[in-house]
Amino acid sequence: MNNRYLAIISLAVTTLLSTPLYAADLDVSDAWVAEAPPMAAVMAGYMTLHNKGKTGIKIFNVSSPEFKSAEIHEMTTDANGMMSMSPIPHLEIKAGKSVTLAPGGYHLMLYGPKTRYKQGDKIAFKFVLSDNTSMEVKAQVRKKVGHAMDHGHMDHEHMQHGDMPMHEGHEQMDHSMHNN
Ligand SMILES: [Cu+2]
Repeated sequence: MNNRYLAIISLAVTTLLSTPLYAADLDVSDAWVAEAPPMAAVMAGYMTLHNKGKTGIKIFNVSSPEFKSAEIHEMTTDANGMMSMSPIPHLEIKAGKSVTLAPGGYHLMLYGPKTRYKQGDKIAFKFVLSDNTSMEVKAQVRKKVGHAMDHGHMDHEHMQHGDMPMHEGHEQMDHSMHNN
């Protein structure tokens, strides 16, 4: 290995070490998971994300040991007032901006809870960010208050990504709202 090659490597290492991790720029607040009825196959998570850095940050992947799988979903309303939701490949938080995940909009769709999580339980999530680092986010299980529109009047026709367990899960969430 010649000296020039070594110099390039040491430069690369220095650059790597001096680059702040995106996780340090991303503030997460008010992270919560809506309590679901017993046997629910799916739950939903919400939070506010603020990017205090100078670079846009994308969240590419969400996972949690408490769930079989997790996706980031977007809920939209069409011209006829029909709501539908679909997974998005990533969620971007632009530099200096905030993005809120809330009932009726962006949310974490959490499939296959390992047990029944109740109000007050803490759930850990791992976000994989666009700089290939990951960060941990802790959310608290809460009861959903009010008659939010989340998962209420959905256009099931548009849920192409849905397999049966998920479909059932959403129907259970609907029922939980009516019982509240
Ligand atoms: Cu969803």
